[in-house]
Amino acid sequence: MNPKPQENITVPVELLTALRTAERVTILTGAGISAESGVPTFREAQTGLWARYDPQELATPQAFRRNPKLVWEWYAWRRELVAGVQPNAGHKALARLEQLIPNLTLITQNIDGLHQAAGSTNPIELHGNITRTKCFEDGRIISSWPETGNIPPRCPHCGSLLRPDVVWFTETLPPVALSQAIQASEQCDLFFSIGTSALVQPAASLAHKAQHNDAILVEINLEPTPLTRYVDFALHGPAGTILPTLLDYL
Ligand code: BV8
Repeated sequence: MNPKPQENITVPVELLTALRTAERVTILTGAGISAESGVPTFREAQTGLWARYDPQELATPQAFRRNPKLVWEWYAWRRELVAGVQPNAGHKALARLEQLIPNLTLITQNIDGLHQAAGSTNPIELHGNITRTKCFEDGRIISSWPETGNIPPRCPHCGSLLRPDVVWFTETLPPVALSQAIQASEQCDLFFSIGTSALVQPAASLAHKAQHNDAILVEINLEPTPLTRYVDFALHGPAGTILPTLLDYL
């Protein structure tokens, strides 16, 4: 017997029918799904030490070239923060949904690895992963390097600076991940946009690609976004509450 659904969340019966009958479901998540794990979203003010920096300024190759130490330390701080948090009920509900719906693709803009930690088997990481490090020159993934006290550390192969394996603004997305995400968006009949402000491209274009191919669009977000006017169902509230409720009803 499923636990009683949360009282104050209503899930439209048409959405449940769509979910039960969907051939292929594609889900895009953003920082909002990790907020309830304690990971600050992009738009809320950076806390403490980083309050005076705009993430869009720091998450760029220009910033790294200008001040590699600052950018490396910003990511080291975020890596520490992510290492200390757990997936929340929203992440876990998506991992459960994957078991109920065989043809489900999860795409994330997040770099925190919390979907994998919650049990999602193969999320498409559009913007990389903060736990991976690569050589700034040739992009080779480097899993260990001699501790020389240098910040950033140097590549053991070529001596260049090391950097996080994430996609910065003005950098192109990993081609395979992007083409898989586009294909999953164009071929689904139900598309969820969860915990994202739908502002950053090209991730924000995926929902429109789905709709262009007659998919039903669902937004689950704390507040309305530029996508809201296009969606068939807008469930505004915390993903950590709405997603388990959706599963309970299912
Ligand atoms: C590229 C990794 C080719 C690094 C990130 C077309 C038009 C205009 C601009 C562009 C364009 N194409 C490209 C651009 C430029 C740029 C861009 O999109 N700029 C934006 C600002 C307009 N895009 C790029 O540069 C991309 N590269 O396209 O290359 C190119 C190059 C140059 C010029 C043209 C083309 C690369 C983008 C990837 C950048 N890397 N992350 C890192 O993390 O440090 S982006 C980063 O920010 C995240 O990954 C994420 O994608 C984005 C933040 O967005 P969200 O995840 O949505 O988070 P946000 O905080 O905004 O919103 C959270 C939402 O959750 C809120 O709505 C909130 O209400 C909600 N919420 C909060 N709590 C909860 C909740 N919801 C539910 N439950 C809760 N509990």
